[in-house]
Amino acid sequence: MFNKILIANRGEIALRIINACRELGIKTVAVYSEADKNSLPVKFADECICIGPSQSNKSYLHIPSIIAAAEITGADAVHPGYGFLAENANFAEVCKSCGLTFIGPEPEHIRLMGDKAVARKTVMKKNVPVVPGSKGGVSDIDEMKSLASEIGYPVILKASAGGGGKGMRVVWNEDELLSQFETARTEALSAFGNDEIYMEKYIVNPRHIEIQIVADKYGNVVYLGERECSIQRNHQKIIEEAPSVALTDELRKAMGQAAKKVASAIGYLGVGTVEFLLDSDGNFYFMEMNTRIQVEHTVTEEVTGIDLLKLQILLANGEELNLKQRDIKISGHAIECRVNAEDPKTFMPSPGKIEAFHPPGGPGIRIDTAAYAGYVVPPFYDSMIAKVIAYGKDRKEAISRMKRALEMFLIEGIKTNIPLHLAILEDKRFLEGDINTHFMEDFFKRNEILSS
Ligand code: MV4
Repeated sequence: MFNKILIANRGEIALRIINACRELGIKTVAVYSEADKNSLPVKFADECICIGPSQSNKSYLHIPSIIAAAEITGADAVHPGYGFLAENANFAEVCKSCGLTFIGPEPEHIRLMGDKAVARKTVMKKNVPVVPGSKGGVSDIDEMKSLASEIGYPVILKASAGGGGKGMRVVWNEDELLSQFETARTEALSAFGNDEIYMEKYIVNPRHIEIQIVADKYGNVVYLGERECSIQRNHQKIIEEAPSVALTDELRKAMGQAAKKVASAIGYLGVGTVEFLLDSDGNFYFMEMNTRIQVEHTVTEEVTGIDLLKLQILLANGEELNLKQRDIKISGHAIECRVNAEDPKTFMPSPGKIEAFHPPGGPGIRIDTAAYAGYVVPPFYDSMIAKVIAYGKDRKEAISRMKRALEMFLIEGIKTNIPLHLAILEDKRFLEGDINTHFMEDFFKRNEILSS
């Protein structure tokens, strides 16, 4: 087993990794920026090293400093968490060449899934359903016109190097095609330094459903059910839950097997997530694969009883998966609300000093956070300061626990989006489970009407 893991991340996920390492008897090294010197990961890790100034580019994204910290402390593995360098194939490669185990899949698999057009082509070859569209990149306008009329408008143009919603353009008719293509290409080039674009049929009002998979180096792959992630704004998820009310056991199995096929096809290692779009007729389509531990892994942990962080570390160490598909039982219901330091009306970040902080507890409530009373939320990073995870025997109980937990989550000194969460938890369509990727836009329209 690893002796010492360096955590190349900050905030709640750095603490979550420390939890897992402590339970496994592995020592930890926290790296931190100047803005994070008073953070809990720094306090609770066995060792810590400052890797640079506050800006991410000079600290959490600065590969030479992180590698130097690993060498100085004698760490034998690096956990990247999510965000920052978690899906940077080059970083995974550098770790490897320095004799450090990168806790994640092979660099080639990060790279493959990072190119969304290549991922699409790879998955298509394995007979996993993908949205009708181009085989790879598109560039010739006449070819694009004939493909678009073949699959039918609307179509969506996406950046091959993108993902997570950046650089996407919906095209409603042929007249818009050329101008939208030019815009998409320009945006892709400036955002990713790569202007390749591919085309898909645009699915109207889909659900975003993702399947958690785990894989060992001996070719064993198991799926751990789904997460419903449709409630998002500007491609930032707000609430996730497991299981999804939209899936029958039959559909769950079909999507699980499709996700498993993706992982098996490439010899994937560790934890991963296969994202699908589910249309209103119950058809699902592969969209992307995330090669990291995700923010919302918690809801899967709650309904399966599996500690995904510990499992991820064991799998990276080359251990055999101690689970069979038939061992996986989804029981009860879990919901995660992401608590952000932001104005609930304008969504502007609200960094600053937390004057009072009392997280709720009690049956079925889990809080993953690195915040505390007196902590100063820095302005340099993501605004998420806590995840509230409610578990119940069913969705109704999970929702009622979430409500009372959020009502009693005392945070003073900064603004948070807790009022927004409470409003969503009262929303009729949310309560009915009638959600899709446009839920938040519709929610704001409904509430505009109500408040005017
Ligand atoms: C789509 C789509 C509809 N049809 N692709 C947004 C994030 C990126 N991963 C892909 N996204 C979408 N791709 C086709 N062919 C709708 C979205 C989409 C979306 C997907 C998941 C969660 C939220 C979303 C919000 C708007 C659009």
